[in-house]
Amino acid sequence: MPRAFVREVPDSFVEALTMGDRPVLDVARAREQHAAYRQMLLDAGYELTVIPADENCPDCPFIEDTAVVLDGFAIITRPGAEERRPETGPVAESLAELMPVHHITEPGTVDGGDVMRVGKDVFIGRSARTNDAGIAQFAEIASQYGFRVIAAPVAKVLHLKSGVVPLDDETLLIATDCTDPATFVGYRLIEKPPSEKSGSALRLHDGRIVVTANSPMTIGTLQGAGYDVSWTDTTEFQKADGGLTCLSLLFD
Ligand code: CIR
Repeated sequence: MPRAFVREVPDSFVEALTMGDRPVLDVARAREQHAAYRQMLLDAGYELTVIPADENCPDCPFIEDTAVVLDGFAIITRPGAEERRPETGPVAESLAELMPVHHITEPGTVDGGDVMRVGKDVFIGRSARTNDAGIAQFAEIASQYGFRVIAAPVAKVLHLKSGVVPLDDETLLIATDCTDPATFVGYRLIEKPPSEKSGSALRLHDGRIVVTANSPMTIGTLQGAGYDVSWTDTTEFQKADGGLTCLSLLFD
């Protein structure tokens, strides 16, 4: 059975980090949207593990940034934002009950939102949060398991996966101004409608694609390309620079 880890929304979510001006975040609304996201994963057949919120970690619902699960092992990250580093502890404990875990260590930094796995390729965004030392450590661990690690540039957005996400093992949805399309040689690229910054996409285990409800052009583009698309509302998380993938860790 496919598994999903999510982390609850703390009251302190109003203090979540943002790249721009501080938005007004509505915690009650964020919790409603989080509940709908969780229900969507349950309906899709995931066994759900819900990690309690930590009031000292406003960004803890963005669980994707704390760990990367590949085939039967996990790499616990060292988030680029110092205040987010305590988030990794409970996630590492829960994953360690299921599989071997490796750790990114100082001076390396990696945010899971910068790590995009497609088949046996792992693209890692070189971003404000993920540094070369982190990429090198990640590559050393993942290459032992047969993965190829490729660094990718990131522009305009916080994480690589805000700019490019996999739709299947051959195809990527890409915002061409947020990374360099030439990095993804060999893949079929579908361009994200440029006016729709919010249009990140989450691939479910059954091949369905979930997008944010406020990205109608992306929904149309993906349906036109033959994908089975559904959508969910994550506006409160988007205000804090979160993509759709960031709210869960999905693995088999
Ligand atoms: C942060 O700045 O770290 C959070 N407010 C947003 C993290 C979003 N993570 C993701 O999309 N993977």
